[in-house]
Amino acid sequence: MNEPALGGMVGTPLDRCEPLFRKGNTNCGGCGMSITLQMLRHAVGERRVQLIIPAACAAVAGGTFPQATFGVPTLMTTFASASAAASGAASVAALNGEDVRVIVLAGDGGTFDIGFASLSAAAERNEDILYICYDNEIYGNTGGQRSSATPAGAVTTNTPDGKAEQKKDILAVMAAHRIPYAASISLAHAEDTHRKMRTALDQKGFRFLHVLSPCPTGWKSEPALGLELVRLAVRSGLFPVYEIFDGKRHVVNIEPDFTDEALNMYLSLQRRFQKSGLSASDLRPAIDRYWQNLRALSGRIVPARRDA
Ligand SMILES: Cc1ncc(C[n+]2csc(CCOP(=O)(O)OP(=O)(O)O)c2C)c(N)n1
Ligand code: SF4
Repeated sequence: MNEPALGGMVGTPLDRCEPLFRKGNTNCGGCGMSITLQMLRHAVGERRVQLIIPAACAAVAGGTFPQATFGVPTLMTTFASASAAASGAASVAALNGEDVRVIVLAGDGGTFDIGFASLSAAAERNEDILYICYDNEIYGNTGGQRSSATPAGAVTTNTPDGKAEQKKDILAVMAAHRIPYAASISLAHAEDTHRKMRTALDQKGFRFLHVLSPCPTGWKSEPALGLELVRLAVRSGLFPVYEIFDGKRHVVNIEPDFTDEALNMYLSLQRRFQKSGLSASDLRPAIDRYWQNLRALSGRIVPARRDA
């Protein structure tokens, strides 16, 4: 199990792992959910896993039988029942004495909005589930409508002038359930992603991972730039990368440089922000407020911004 692989990270060589997501899937090029599944595959190693996927791009990505591209037992559910089905699957595995990790893979619409009631209920019961939300900030599978994860200013098919409301703070919401582990994930930081996936896989109880998932189709960006966009979101402070233990202990994993240059670059590389004409100065007050709160929670003082 402990052999170096993939950029020097400790893990199982990929050729010995059961594939999670095979070639022939229907995802767009540059899709962050595909990258999430490849990273997850590496973190899973030789563990037995079962996937539960509600309606989403992920639900259709596998294709149809017998060409299904998911390489592990996978159950597709309605939005509302994903966390309930996962609770059942985890209970059956426990009753049978099976060592199986039950993983929900859901988009932001299925997490922040439509599946939220059963997600909250499963978190409150501390079910033995790993819940991964790949957040592309829209309802991708139905053409790109706004969700409560869509950031202010982004054009979607039903916010043609740019969304007015701010993105919901899902990690704070999950922390309020006092679950054992919650973390945000930057796919541009592979080692941090790998470590958190393994931590979450091996922990008991309800674990929640929030992945910022580039979506070239919805973000109106170049497919090859997905990871660069995530890197810019992290650098600028727009997407804080941290983990929360038992809803209480907050640990910041990656320090941003808080530069307006990174923020402006992030905005200008995506045509979804073009119409609203957002710039760094529009977003900076909300980012500063978020970080002030996060510093207070993690017991760190607020550093001065580089170009402030
Ligand atoms: C109750 C219900 N409402 C609407 C739909 C239609 N629908 C299917 S997939 C989808 C979008 C899901 O968005 P998200 O969860 O963000 O995942 P993504 O498609 O972006 O991967 C919607 C609205 C549905 N299947 N069930
Ligand atoms: S629409 Fe977005 S999330 Fe869906 S498959 Fe395409 S890139 Fe991925």
